[in-house]
Amino acid sequence: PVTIHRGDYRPPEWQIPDIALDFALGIKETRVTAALSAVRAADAPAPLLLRGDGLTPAEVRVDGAVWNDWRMDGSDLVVDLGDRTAATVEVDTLIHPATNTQLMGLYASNGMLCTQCEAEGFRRITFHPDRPDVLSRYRVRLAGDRARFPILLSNGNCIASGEGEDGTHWALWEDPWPKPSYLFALVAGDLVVNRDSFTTMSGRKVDLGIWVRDGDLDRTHHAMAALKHSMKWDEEVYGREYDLDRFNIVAVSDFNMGAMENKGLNIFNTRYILADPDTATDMDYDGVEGVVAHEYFHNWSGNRVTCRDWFQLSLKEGFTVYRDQSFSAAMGSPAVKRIEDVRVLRAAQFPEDAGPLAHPIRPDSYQEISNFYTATVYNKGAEVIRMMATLLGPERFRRGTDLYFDRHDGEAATCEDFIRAMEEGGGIDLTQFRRWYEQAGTPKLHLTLAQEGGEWFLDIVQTVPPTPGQPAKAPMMMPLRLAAFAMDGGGAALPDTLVTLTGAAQRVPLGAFAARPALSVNRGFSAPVIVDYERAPGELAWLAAHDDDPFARYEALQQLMLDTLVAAVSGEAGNRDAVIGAVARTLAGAADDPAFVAEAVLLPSEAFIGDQMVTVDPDAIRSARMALQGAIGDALEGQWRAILGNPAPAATDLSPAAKGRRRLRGVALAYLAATGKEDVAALAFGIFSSADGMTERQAALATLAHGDSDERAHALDIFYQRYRDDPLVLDKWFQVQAWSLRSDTVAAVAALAQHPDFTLANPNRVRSLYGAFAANQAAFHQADGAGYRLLADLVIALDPKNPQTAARMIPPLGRWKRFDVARQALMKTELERILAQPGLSRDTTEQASKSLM
Ligand code: DPP
Ligand code: ZN
Repeated sequence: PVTIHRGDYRPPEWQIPDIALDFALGIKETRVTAALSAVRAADAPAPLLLRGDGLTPAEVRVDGAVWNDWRMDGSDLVVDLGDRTAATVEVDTLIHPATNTQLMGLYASNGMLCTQCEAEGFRRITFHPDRPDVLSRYRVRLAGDRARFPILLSNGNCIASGEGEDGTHWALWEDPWPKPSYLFALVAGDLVVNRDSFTTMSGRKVDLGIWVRDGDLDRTHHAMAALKHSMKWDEEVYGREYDLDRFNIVAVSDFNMGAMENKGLNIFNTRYILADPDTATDMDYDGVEGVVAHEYFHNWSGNRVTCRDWFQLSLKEGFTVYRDQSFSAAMGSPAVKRIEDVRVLRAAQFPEDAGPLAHPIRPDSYQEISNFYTATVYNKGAEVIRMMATLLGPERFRRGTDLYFDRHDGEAATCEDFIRAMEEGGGIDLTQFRRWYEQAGTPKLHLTLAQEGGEWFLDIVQTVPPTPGQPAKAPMMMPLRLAAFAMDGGGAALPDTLVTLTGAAQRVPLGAFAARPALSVNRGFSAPVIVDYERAPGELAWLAAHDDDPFARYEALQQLMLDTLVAAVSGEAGNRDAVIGAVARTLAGAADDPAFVAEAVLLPSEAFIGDQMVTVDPDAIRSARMALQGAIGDALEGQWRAILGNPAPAATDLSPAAKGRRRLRGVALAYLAATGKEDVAALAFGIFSSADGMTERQAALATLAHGDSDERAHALDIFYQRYRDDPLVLDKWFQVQAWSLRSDTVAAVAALAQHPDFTLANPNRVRSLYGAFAANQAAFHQADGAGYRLLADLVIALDPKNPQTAARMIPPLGRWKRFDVARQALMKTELERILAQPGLSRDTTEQASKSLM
């Protein structure tokens, strides 16, 4: 495969200011006529390079006349235009949506037609430069059978429509805003709509529509509310107004990503649109709200200002994730949202940054760009924006974003453009900060306390670990929020302080304390780093109870649990009593803030425990974690039972308090189940049966799924029978079984892969079984390698159909260096077996070969 380098960027030789597309739509066959009005941007004559993927040109015309001066270069079309400086180039192609299993380009899903073009799918529809720095105004004519495709949608505004012959009809769409090809979209199908409207800050009325299949309309209200809230929030917080008369969202079942921000016509995975209390959990509700907001926010951070090239992906994704995180925080609890965001970062991004696929948020090279839609580009990218916002403070950050949007509106910009706007708008020098864009790897801060004559100091040593291709690193600039407390209540306290770290070693004065102060550090997770600082259980317990920063309270309790678990894994006693005491004290605040308490008392995941160890021992980690869970369950049995003894809030109550109470009930049930008490299966089954919504029902089912009671089989059967025709809910049925802590989970997953309802054609279904399984550390890493084989079998079967989704399953196998030699060998064998497959995709080849290095 060819490697593409960031440094090789050259501006396009031709611009295409206008495009007219004509589609004769059919599920099996769609005829596309594209008219590109090309204008030469290069000084010297240059041929027009039009990318294609799986296309054959039926005819090429230039300025209306048949043209023969073209050739194929691999799958691309090169049109020789002599010394012309402008030309209208028309190309006819025939494409086949029904057999497009990659779900890139134009494809069929449940009888409807839809598109996915980011990053390089447009070239599967028609020949085109297909690079984000070529922006065009689109005019799109859609024609097709009226009965099959009563609804015809594209970007922008519908300016005309009419009847054709033989039961066909057509619609003409025009998008006034120039856009790159990856933002093109069309949808044709039999859809119903939830209509609403929003009046923008300048008083313009925007028609909103959420399009779904018949029967799903009742499940679109939460998405609609989220859309309206997002539109308002972006006006209030960033001064950004929507810019078309319509905004449409379409929900599709078969979708590789979560959703896509096509201009004026977002296309969503049904998973992030459909929600009602019977079928969606509170977490699903939050997912809908967050993704609707994310895609809407792209209208400015991504669409109005787009990316110059795909190396700049984090320009739009990191910024937009930061924006959706801030929005969700404002809609609910900022502290809980921050905890969730950091948990995701630690679960997905830290391992990526520590492994063979580590890359900077602005990568230097790639073979297949689809492989770079990563937690690093998205979530670490968001942390990098957040750090700039912290360094600048809200007002200067807003000046920076205003400058960025104003200066680059209508342009294809770079990460460097964003940083420069921050520097100029915020009046700050970010020279050193730019290293966050260049260097991969999670920085580590080693902290020690020093004392000189009653004055205390914090010594900070920063290291950034080597990553592939980057053996030596320089220190990063970062904002570190800290505070120090006198635990005895007497003496001074250092209130919340923002320190800007720049050096490899730095000393921070803390003030005078009579005794060693309790240190609250990286408050709010102000920098995405690993803090290495030894604190006694007493200090952690004190902070868990008294720190005035909720995130730091959470961190202190987590650290206390983590220290105890890591000790237990290596056969030491740890400090169970301190953990139990701290959990008990935290639980006492449950009535005031159940959502926070539920997060705080959760044990760290098996994977995160593994991340603390030199060599991960999945079996020892599982036993240690289950033992501690059981001990906490036993010691606080009365509290857990009391939480469950109170009636659950009505499932229709989606207030943060009600969500928090449900979350805490789920946690309480899990702790009780860990005690192994005889009545717990019946208790869980009771909750399962009487639940009036999916949050409680799924939590009870998941708890039952870990055990081997009769109730387990019964509940799984009831759930299956009730929801077998609802794909999103059936995904949960697969998922809870793949998550199970039972020792036979590998075999169970293998059996589920043969279940009649399992299919490789639907990415959600694949992820619900195999994605969940690969996250189940002890099961996936079963010592005989059966888990590795199962995942590799999936990749091999899926790659020919859907390489993008197949390649996403590789990273768990690439973590082999973290395990014992026997497992290492087994994991590498599977990666090699994958690589030996003939005709392997570029996507999977890149991920598997890099994973072996
Ligand atoms: N649709 C994906 C997202 O919004 C890629 N842009 O993140
Ligand atoms: Zn995005």
